[in-house]
Amino acid sequence: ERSYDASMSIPKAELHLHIEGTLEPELAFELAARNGVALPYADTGELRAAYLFEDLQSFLDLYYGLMAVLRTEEDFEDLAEAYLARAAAQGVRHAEIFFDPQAHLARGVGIGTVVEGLGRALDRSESAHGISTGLIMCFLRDESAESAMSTLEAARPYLDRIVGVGLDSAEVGNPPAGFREVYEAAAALGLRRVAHAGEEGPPEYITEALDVLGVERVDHGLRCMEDPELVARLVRDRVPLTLCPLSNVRLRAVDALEEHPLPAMLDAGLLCTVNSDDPAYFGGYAGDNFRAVRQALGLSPERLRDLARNSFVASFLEHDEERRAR
Ligand code: ES4
Ligand code: ZN
Repeated sequence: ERSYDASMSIPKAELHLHIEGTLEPELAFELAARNGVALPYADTGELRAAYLFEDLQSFLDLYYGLMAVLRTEEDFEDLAEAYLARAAAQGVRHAEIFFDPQAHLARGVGIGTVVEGLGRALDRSESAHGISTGLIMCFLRDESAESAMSTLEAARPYLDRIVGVGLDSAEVGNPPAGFREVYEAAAALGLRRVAHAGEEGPPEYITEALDVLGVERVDHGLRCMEDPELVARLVRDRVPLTLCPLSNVRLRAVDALEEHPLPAMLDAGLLCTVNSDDPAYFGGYAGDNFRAVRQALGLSPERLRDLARNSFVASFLEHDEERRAR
């Protein structure tokens, strides 16, 4: 079959992307050498061979471990620059980028180093890559609400660079409600709110993220399909879901890409978007995810176009910016 595939070229926004999850093995070894950090892998091949995950936790263990190579502003600049170049080549025109300040602070790397470093690459992204950007600071849900609150405090000097807050890391057993106060404080500071929910966790976590945290977009949200009333609410309120199909396969949230519920979710009227999550670990960037679902699920060109349009609608761009970006 040799029909034209617009997966790569179609202009798209990426709304679910962890910048630390764009750390490719080659750059990891380069930064390890630059910073005198020893990695427990002989070479990039051995590292890549370790990317066989059982579930979210087995991925997170490797993800947090490899962050040891990220130490200076220059490291974060190089990381973001590499992502933006790859994203541009896959049709990304706008990116709302997650970062995990607590994971770096735990290693003695302050939030200023992270934000200023990423910012160096983001500041030239429109001119260098044609990609507008925003940063979303994520709280680690397997850390305390107090830690999240002090992270929000530490971010105060950098809020002009940060569009919103998110909630990530190990989901099951760490429901959203514990973070009510920090989300209230974030809203009072004018920050937009999203949260991972319904990736491994039950549909109740999605409802809680909406009701207690006031999120305006749900990251993953896959398991909403188990609760028809929740689906009806998400459709009625046009709550966007940032799906990550290749991630779902690698972390075994779905058995196979061919069985991904994306078509059923679109049929239900949900505002779905397709994103890469942690592309260095899960086998592809935004365009790769578009291509993979198109091929595995037989999506029509119209559906591909809908997904691309949804990504701008679901973004935090203002209407005039949105039109320019797509
Ligand atoms: C993540 Cl896929 C996923 N889920 C939750 N937390 C994360 N952090 C980075 N990737
Ligand atoms: Zn994620």
